[in-house]
Amino acid sequence: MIDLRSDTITQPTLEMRRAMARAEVGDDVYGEDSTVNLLQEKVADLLGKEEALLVTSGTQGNQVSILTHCPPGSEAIVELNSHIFLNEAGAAAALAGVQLFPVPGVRGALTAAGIRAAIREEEEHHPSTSLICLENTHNFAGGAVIPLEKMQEVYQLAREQKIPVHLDGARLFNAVVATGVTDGEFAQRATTVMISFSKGLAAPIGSVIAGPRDWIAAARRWRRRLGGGMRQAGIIAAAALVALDAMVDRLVEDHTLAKLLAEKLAQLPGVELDPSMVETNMVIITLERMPAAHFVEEMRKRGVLILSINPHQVRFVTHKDVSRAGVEQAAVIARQILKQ
Ligand code: TLP
Repeated sequence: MIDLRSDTITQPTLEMRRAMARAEVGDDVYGEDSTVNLLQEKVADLLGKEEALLVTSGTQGNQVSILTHCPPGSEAIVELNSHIFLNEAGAAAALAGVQLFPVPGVRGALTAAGIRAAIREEEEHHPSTSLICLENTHNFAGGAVIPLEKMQEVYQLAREQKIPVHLDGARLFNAVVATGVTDGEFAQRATTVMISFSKGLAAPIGSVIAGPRDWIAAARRWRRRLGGGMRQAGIIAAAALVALDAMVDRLVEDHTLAKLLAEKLAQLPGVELDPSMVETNMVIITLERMPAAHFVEEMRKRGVLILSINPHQVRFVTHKDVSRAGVEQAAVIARQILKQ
């Protein structure tokens, strides 16, 4: 099978498995796991934040962040196609009692004007706006990079309005590699940041949230309430440390393969795609003549796994466990299906 469903399917490397086996560990609920502490310090440093906290997943990181920033009954502004809005199983409502205000962006990027219109006036009838969420890279905008200037524009407005900004940076490293902008530069345009090691960086588990010291202390309590207080979690942190050191630069290879795939798919009949829009490791195509679910099934029968993200669009994701030959083969199979 050529598996292009997600970069989350990547297998941990041998170096990760070795680091996990050797990791020095302790009880992290007591703050005594030196490997977790090292990872948290490294991430805080990288992102230019006071402190950081290991969480089990990107979803837990985003939700702990919402719980920590937002009182129940308040409102968080999110992008219309953001992961927090579409793919976290309604957690903000179910767990935090937070109402999400989805605002459409341009290729995933919220504008200051769009946000300004969504911020509530302080008035008894309204929920109060307690958070603005950004996502970089933006998953359902096809892995689009949110340019630093766009983030700056939003952050400036948010500061004027005294509203914190949370960055879902599940794939922030893809944005870094694609642009040359540093993690710190992106992170400076947000109050708190979540990054993941379990996507293209191939670690088996783990995300980290970073932000101000007192905020992280409150987030620790929310993580505990959600059952995310882990014990000898250095086993997980060890793989994440390898991901940080050894797996970031190679993301460029995933981007090259996505570009190659996009150029091939764009030539196929009934496919709408502008390959110049593919900036990182994702390719989303719109199918004009076939339901997405049918296309996914036909691809699967011929050995290629992809995801349908809505009735008309499918997503291909490149990652370290797919080769150039695999990507070329996937394009050949897509051609066979679409030419029938
Ligand atoms: N995204 C997954 C699916 O849930 C769609 C994927 O295959 O892309 N933020 C963003 C931007 C994400 O893309 C994801 C995972 C998460 C958060 C959640 O991370 P996990 O899966 O670790 O909870």
